Amino acid sequence: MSRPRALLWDVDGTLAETERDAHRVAFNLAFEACGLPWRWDVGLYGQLLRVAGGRERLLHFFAQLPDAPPPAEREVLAARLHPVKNRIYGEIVAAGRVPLRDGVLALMQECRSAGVAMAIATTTSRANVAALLSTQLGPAWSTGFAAIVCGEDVARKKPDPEVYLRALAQLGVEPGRALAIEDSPDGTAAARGAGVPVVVTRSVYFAAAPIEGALAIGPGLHTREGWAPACGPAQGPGIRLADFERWLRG
Ligand code: XBP
Ligand code: MG
Repeated sequence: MSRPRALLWDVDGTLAETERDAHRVAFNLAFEACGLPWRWDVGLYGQLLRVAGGRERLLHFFAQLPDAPPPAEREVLAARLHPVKNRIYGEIVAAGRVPLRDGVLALMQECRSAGVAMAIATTTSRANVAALLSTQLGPAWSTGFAAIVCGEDVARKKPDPEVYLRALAQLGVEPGRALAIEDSPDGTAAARGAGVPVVVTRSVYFAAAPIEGALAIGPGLHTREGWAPACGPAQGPGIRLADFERWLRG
């Protein structure tokens, strides 16, 4: 296969390290603001990340509590907490405290100049994507993406392939002519389930997680070191479209 026609970006963990110091912190501040005793430390949050979606993550946590409230009360509590958490998350990222990961901007710029379409395929809330990307890419951020599919747009979150299938349909691109960039096992499974090849840039929470079915896995887009399969001859300091082409050719 030649150059991919579209690049589909995951958000949390891939575009930026949002989870540990933004989503997790915002959940804890939301608990505090609502007078609730829970605090999620870095380790516990890593376990909770196995559940995609903030509301779903809260429900999963409530269900494990020794004195878990009945299901209807859990739903009410999650519906109350989730918007508070997202408002606080928006404030954290709007303050510029979560930069894009190194190498992301360079690859986005290369896509733009090469005419490779880009899309967002995420299970996070649309407001969270807008808060992060308007801060990091500017107020016209959304014009850079031909499709933006978020948590609200799907009935089933990752690892279900729905978010990728919707993004492909909006792009009008066959799965085999697209390429996803992901950081997690569930995100990789979602893209693979839609038939999209996946390049994994490992994030802090999935630094050592077993990830099945990726075309290539490496530490980040900023470096040509530490990738499997190895990068070919250098075209610059980071990962470029030519690397994707080479990995796709096998
Ligand atoms: C990762 C997630 C998200 C965020 C929280 O999404 O699981 O659920 O942790 O999102 P992705 P919300 O890697 O697909 O971008 O609280 O907005 O649901
Ligand atoms: Mg992710």
